[in-house]
Formats: sequence, C-alpha cells, structure tokens
Amino acid sequence: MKVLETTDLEQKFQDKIDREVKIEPNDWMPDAYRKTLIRQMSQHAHSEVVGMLPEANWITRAPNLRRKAVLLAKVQDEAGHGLYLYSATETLGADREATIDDLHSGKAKYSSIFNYPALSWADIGAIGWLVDGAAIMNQVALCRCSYGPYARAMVKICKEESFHQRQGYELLTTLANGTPEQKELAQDALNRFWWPALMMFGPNDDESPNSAQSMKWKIKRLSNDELRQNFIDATVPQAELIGLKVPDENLKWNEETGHYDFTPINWDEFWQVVNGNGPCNKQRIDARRKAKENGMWVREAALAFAEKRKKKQSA
Ligand code: FAQ
Repeated sequence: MKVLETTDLEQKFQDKIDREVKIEPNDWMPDAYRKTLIRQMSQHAHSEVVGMLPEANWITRAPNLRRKAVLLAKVQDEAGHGLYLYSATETLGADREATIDDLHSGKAKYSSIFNYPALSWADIGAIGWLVDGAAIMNQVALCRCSYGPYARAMVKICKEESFHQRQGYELLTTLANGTPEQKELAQDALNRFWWPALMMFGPNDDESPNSAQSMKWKIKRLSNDELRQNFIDATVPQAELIGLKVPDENLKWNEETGHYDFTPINWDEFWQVVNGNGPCNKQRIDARRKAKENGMWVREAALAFAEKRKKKQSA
C-alpha cells in the first residue's frame, strides 16, 4: 500500500474542502488548519463567556419581571454557547483548562466588544440588537465552515442568537417609542455601541493576516469587510425604522454599489482595546479569574466524589 507523502495528504485534504466535504475530528488535517481552528474556536468560546459579564450586571436591575426573565435566559444561553464551543475545540485535541488559562493570562484574545461597559438599561437593548446582530452575521457564514463540529455548533447557536437579536431590538424599540428621556437613552446606547460593533468583524481585509488562508480552507466563507458591509446594510434601515440616528455623518446609500458608504473605522481604538487597554479589559479578566478561584471547591468536590465512586466500583 502506498504511504502518502504530506504533500499528497495536503492535496487530498484541500480537494475534500473544495468538494464541500466536512472535515471531522479523526480525519487527517494539516497542523496549521488545526491550530487556526483551535485559535479561532477557543477565542470564540472565551467571547461567549466574557460576553456574559456586561449583561449579567443588569439582571438585578431589569425594570420588570418579563425583562428580567428574558435577560436571565439570554445570559444562560451565552454560557451554553461557551460550553459547546469549548467542547468543539476539544475535538481538535486542545486541553480545555489550558485554553482557559490562556484567556486568564492574557495570551488568548476574546471579542473586543466586551471590553466596553453597559452603562444604562438601553445598553442591554443595544447589545442584543447590535452585538448579537453582528455575531449572527458572522456565525451564519460559520454554519458552512469546513470543520464539522464547529459548523454544527454554529447552527444551534445561531438559532438562539437570532432570538437575542430580536429581544434587543424589541427593547430598544420600546425605549425609542417611550418618553423623550427613554428615547435619549436608546440614542445614547446606539452612539456608544455602533463603532465597537463594526469593529467586531476584525481588521480590514488588507490588514487581516489570517483571512486568505482561512478562506482557502473554507473556515471563513466571507471576508471581514464583506460581513461588516452586510451588517451595516441590514442594520441602518432598522435604526431608521425606530427613529434612531446612526452616529456617522458620512453614512450614505450608494446607488452604484448598492451598499451604504461609511466613515473609515478608528483602528487605533480597536488595537488599543484588543491589546488590553480598553475601558473594561482588566475588570473582565479579573472577574473570570475570580470565578475560576471561587468555583475551585466545586470542581475539587466533584473530582473527589468521582474518585470515591470509581474505587467503590472496582472494589
Ligand atoms: N476582537 O486575521 P484576522 C458574540 C484578532 S460572539 C478581538 O482578521 P481572524 C456572542 C484576531 O483574533 C463574538 N480580536 O483574524 C455574544 C487576530 O489575532 P490572533 C465573537 C480580534 O481570526 C453576544 C487578529 O485580530 N465571535 O458576540 C477581533 O481571521 C452578546 C487579526 O485578525 C467570534 O469569535 C475582535 N473583534 O478573523 C455573547 C466568531 N477581530 O488570533 C454575549 C469567530 C480580529 O491571530 C453577548 N471568529 N481580532 O492573535 C471569527 O469569525 C474570526 O476569528 C474573526 C477574526 C472574524 C473575529
């Protein structure tokens, strides 16, 4: 039997991807494909988990029981997304504890958006509408990712994110149709979250080191700029519908391109936030570290119980 050289294996692997056959955990894959997926998927998992923090802060301050129940359910969903994604990352041979340690040490990234504070109740609406809205725009494309476990996790996650997006838009619609003060809160939330939401899609295509290879491997199906443009085109009419103004003086429908033109993004702010200097970076990582320390006794007790049961069974 002929032993395939790595180059043959790589060619077969790429052919499979070109034929839209999903790559599964036990299939051969190039090291760089595995590494790229572990990087992206673990950072995605961290984003879901860190993403609970700004919203969780408002559960006790929700204005009524319905809003509280909805927010509680949404935050729990985000925890579930983190768990699916950590599990999917483990199918690539990554150690869950090690990836979490990378988050806590600052080695691993998580979405820049979660380093901004949720200052008012309207921000909860803006997070659902814009942050979940941007997340879905990206994740719908990831449902067609070449790696099976990631693509399948995304299908379930997108269904839940789409409910999150709607609850956020419904919340802001209610505020935008309320008293002048409530409308002002909604506008202020849009003003603060618009630009950071656009940054969620990552650097412009010509500044994105990972995009070309990830597109070839069909991990990414659409580029950062394509997704960002799709998000703007879908979201601007939604803002107009509820009487809010997108904070961009250059925003204009372009008949020729069939898209909105917009002001270039402040990438200096983006990199400051990604590199740890955003308004809440320290607070977010401290909260995650503390959660790990405070939950240590539960994990130790569960392990001791499992050990005891194993001994009993083998006796
Ligand atoms: N923040 O070469 P590219 C959510 C990094 S989930 C921080 O373009 P790539 C749900 C990037 O990692 C939101 N870092 O990278 C929710 C890379 O650095 P590295 C999260 C960013 O991977 C809602 C470097 O810049 N979603 O919101 C960001 O090809 C509400 C160069 O960039 C996902 O993670 C950023 N915004 O494309 C939860 C989706 N952008 O790793 C709670 C999966 C870029 O080489 C409440 N991820 N960087 O050191 C992806 O689709 C991709 O990883 C991109 C970046 C598009 C984020």
